[in-house]
Amino acid sequence: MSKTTSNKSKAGSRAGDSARRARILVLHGPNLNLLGRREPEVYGYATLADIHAIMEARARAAGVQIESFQSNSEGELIDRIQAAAAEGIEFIIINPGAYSHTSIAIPDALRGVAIPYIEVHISNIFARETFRHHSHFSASAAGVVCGLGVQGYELALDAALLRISQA
Ligand code: CA2
Repeated sequence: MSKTTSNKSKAGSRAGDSARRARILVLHGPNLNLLGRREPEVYGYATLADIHAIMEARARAAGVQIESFQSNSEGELIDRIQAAAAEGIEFIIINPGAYSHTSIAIPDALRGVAIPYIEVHISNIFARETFRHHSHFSASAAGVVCGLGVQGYELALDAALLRISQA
């Protein structure tokens, strides 16, 4: 699966029902479409679909719509972030993958739309190669979750839901 949406078509079919529009966007960077299928010793056995299902159930219980998007392309991730601003997305959860360590343009886009975001890493990037120790996303993030496996996405979602409820 390269792209995942949650209730997007349902939301689209109910014109004017703004309560049904996604309010949280989950972004997955390059190669994360391989989750669960390669390198399980590093990234575990859960697939992106599994992660989305867990997050969607949790968000639905809180009455919040969530949408997930994965791309291997820096430009597509930037386009999705820019579209999120026009859609009224209130919070972004992002695992930028290897772009964490290389991209200036994606964190620029996040700062540009001024949507708060939490950065998630499945693995403990500080226990890996030195080039993974720095992320260009962290300084502007509302928070960073790292090294807790796919549970990190759930923790990030809980924090996002709390912040949305307090806004
Ligand atoms: O730990 C993470 O979540 C990372 O963001 C994952 C990136 C890596 O470049 C970062 O340093 C840390 C790699 C994502 C690649 O995902 C794969 C999943 C399964 C098999 C191969 C790659």
